[in-house]
Amino acid sequence: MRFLSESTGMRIPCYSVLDGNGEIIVGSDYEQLSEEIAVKMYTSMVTLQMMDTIFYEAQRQGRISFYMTSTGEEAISIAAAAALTADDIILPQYREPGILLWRGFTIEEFASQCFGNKDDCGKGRQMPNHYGSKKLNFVTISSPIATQLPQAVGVAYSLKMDKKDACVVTYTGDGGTSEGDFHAALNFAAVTEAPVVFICRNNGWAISTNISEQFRSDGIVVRGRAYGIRSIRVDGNDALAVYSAIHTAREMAISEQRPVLVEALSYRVGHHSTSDDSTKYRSVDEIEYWKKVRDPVNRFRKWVERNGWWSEEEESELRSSMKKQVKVYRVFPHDHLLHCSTLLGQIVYQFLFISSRSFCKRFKWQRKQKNLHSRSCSLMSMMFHHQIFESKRNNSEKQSLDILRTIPLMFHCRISEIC
Ligand SMILES: Cc1ncc(C[n+]2csc(CCOP(=O)(O)OP(=O)(O)O)c2C)c(N)n1
Ligand SMILES: [Mg+2]
Repeated sequence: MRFLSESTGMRIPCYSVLDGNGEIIVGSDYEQLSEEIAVKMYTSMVTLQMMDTIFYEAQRQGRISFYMTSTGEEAISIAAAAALTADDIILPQYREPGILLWRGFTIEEFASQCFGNKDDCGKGRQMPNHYGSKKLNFVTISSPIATQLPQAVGVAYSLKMDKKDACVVTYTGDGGTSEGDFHAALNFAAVTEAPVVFICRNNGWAISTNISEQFRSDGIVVRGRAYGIRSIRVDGNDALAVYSAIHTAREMAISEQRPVLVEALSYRVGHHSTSDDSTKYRSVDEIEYWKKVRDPVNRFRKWVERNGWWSEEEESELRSSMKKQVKVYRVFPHDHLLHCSTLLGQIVYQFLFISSRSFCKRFKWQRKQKNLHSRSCSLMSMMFHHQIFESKRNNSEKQSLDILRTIPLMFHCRISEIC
């Protein structure tokens, strides 16, 4: 009788191409990148960083209710997007706006979605950050973790039946792998031989839960073998390694009609979302180390510069033109042309807020008032896209005025947007 040991005692190696200094590791096997693609990858990563800064600030100013940054994980979305074709269908988690950016979603479109204004392609029906684009084959983000994974297998199976020259790429975080949906999806993909690439961004944290409390296996990559799926562990902060791994995974998924699992190791440098303060559960030194020493954007820049494809002048030109482009979101009143669904959300929220407040006041329930208030907030944030309550929750009169002011603007919406 021989029980299998819980561990082989050896960690699965991590595939990387660039060292910390942006130099190719001797003997690495990787996909060649053209100058055009490499420069587009670098500039997209910088754009994503700047967009994150602006929208994070917009949330802090109370102009949007919620935001999630990709800081530290820019390479996982952008380098993967570069290795795919526009026909490949993406079912994201929520920290992959880089793919949309790569595919041509404009900063204006990101802003419209976050503000829930009349140009929001989600028609004000989603929370901020929950992007989607039919045109760009990017399935709308849904909040419940991991639900996208079994759905992705279904989509991939339909591509298989239609004999399409495309695959599905779906993302999950390390936390998402603790959901039953992750396991169902892997097994479902293996037995149906669906052309789907699962990318797990293992960034060390699921909100405040560290991976040491999340699983006892050697990360996520070993789960692939358990389900009969080919898999690889890659350095998610090495854009060249991510590009090469996804390029090869895509080819395998399509030509061999099989699923592939990619575990990309990284670190969530930002807070989980604007509702979180990560310094309450991890050290500032740890965050600073990943931000300064392990930044994927800087690392890739060094390689692009070494090839003579990028210079200091181009860098300052890019940053100042980006600053001009995104500056408009600091001053432009995107929040004044709200979509009617957004507006409706605010009105219902306002009603709940005022009625709970007067109810509690009447019975002198000060603590309950706080409770009821926060419940109505979370209920509304799940149901509607409403951006001003966070900042103005203690100033309901001002908020009512804001809402009244936006009612005439509601008529900017076309009838088709209302339906
Ligand atoms: C089914 C479900 N459970 C819990 C949550 C709350 N929640 C939102 S994000 C998150 C953590 C996810 O962590 P991870 O998958 O590692 O992604 P990361 O934020 O690190 O990118 C949790 C628990 C949810 N949205 N859905
Ligand atoms: Mg995580």
